[in-house]
Amino acid sequence: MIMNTLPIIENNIWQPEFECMRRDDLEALQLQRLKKAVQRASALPFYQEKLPAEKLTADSIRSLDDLRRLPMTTKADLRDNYPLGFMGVTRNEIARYQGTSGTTGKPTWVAYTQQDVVNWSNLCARFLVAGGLKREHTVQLSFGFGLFTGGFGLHFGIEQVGAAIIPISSGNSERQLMCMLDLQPEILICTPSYALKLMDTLGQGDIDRSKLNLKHAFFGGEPWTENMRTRIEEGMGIRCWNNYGLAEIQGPGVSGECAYRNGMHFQEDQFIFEVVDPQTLEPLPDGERGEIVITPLVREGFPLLRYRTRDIGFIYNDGECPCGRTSRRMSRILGRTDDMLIIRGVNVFPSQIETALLKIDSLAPHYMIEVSRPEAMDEVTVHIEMRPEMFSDSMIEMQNIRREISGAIAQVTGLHIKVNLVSPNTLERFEGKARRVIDHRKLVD
Ligand code: DLL
Repeated sequence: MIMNTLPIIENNIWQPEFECMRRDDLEALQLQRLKKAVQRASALPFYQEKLPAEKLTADSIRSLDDLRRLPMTTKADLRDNYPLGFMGVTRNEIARYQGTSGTTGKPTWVAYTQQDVVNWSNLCARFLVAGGLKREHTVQLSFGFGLFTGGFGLHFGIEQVGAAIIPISSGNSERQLMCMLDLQPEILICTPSYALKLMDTLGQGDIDRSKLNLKHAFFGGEPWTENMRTRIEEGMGIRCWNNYGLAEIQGPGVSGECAYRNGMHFQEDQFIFEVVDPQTLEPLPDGERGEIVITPLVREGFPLLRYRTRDIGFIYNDGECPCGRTSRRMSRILGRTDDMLIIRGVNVFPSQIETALLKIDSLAPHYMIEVSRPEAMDEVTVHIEMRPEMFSDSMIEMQNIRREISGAIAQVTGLHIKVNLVSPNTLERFEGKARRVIDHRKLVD
């Protein structure tokens, strides 16, 4: 990656005392906090079984390398200890419960002490300020409020900064646009797929874009690509920033982009990040893609050691960011270990397909990937909408576009797949996280 030399916006820092620490001071703080984290975890029955087997105590952690001796924790471990087997304090010390947005079965409950909530708000404030939020701004917060960590997590972060919040939650796009027109927020926060839906509604309705005051957006909660960023920025005339997090670790605020937008800064004073090979679990060098594993260092309500996120990314190895933060930066999420499609033996991530599709100008950013196995062979069909102005009755033109799309996908995945061009506005739109893959094989296996 080529390091940007100019910031895209003013370069502001919320907690420079942590975000810009000298690396050796930061590592000393991490070590001190890691010992405390091990001590907290050792009070939980799950770790009580694992830690003594390796003769691990807070005192035996002497350097950050000792982290690798600690046991990993998986989503299955959380499920096996449902509902609150990982709660690190007594019930009366808990200030908040949130949950993960699992699509099947019960949610994973996560618990926060009052101090966890304060820390979390500051971590959200960090990436919001890094991406341009100021006290004088008004923010339209279009994440669902409820168990999903997006709504309340960001709400408290914005409050820390002192900006005005419109807690409109997700859904009802016409009302969202009316609110943008009447209250003139400069900032929008939601999932990138909800931004697409708002962009559509804006295009179809009679609100004039030039009457809105929207300048920036913070998107997170689901994978999106650089090409998707370009589409939304051009379509809505705004700048978009990426931020990442997951409920098990806290929620939003685990990492986010700064004014230079060259990767998402990890909040390393509060978490230790590793990238490991998902098969062997061996650590990978910076620059190599693998599964992100996170150890929260100060979390009281829900202490976890080496949580396997199942998210795939890598850590940049191009030196420190010119913004002044000393933390390492992570790439976009490139896929999830459980989202990876194995098509005729080839590993494919939906994000690769998105990248190929959105390079083609005549296509709208709405697509669906359908996988089936009608006989012994896997078949993939990509359904994609055309831009209304490009939709044509000419069979030849449509045939050429289909050819262009399958060529672009074959180039990134090596696979030849079917392309179904659909009319504008026919595929499902999403208010929260998008579901872009239907895998019929999983339904029958
Ligand atoms: O989605 C937390 C969040 C809310 C982050 C709002 C950012 C903004 P969960 O519902 O537990 O928590 O889902 C976490 O979503 O493991 C990733 O797979 C995915 N994810 C979150 N942010 C991003 C992102 C919230 N920026 C899961 N890019 C994570 C790609 C993301 N994937």
